[in-house]
Amino acid sequence: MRSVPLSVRGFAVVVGVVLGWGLAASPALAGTADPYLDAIAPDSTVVITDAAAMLGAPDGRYATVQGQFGRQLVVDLGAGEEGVGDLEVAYVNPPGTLSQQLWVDFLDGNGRKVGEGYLLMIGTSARTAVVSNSATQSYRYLRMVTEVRTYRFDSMKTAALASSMVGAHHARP
Ligand SMILES: [Ca+2]
Repeated sequence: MRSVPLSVRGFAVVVGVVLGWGLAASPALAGTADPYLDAIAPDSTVVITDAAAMLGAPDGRYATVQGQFGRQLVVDLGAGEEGVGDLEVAYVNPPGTLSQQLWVDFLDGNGRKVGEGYLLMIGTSARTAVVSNSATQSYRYLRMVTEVRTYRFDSMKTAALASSMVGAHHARP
């Protein structure tokens, strides 16, 4: 008999905590902006299976990109969610593939190239690779020209959001 009221009370506490978080988080929601991919860009010309699996934070679900000679994968961080600096890519190579690579072009909101880097994917287990990008300009899109290979991505993440960096500058004296 006693366990019922207790669990009800527990539920109320959980709801209270969740509501409290929601309120506390809402001022920061000016950045619902996240550093992960929002979409596959319309310019993308490769076939992608489970494309949504490479959007958002890493979750162990993978999109499979079927590369083709000269065809490109183009992905979008989102409007107002431009990134700066390196790119982190969570991937797993297809079975039997020890290593593969892609050149990554960093593009601004107008599709203009503002930087480039090299994505090296090694090993047969799930890993994260960092694509170095020393350019200081912000980027919205990432473009990779594929080969006749299969690539599997969990997520891609920019090192820093351009918008949050503006905020950081303001915060400092
Ligand atoms: Ca994923």
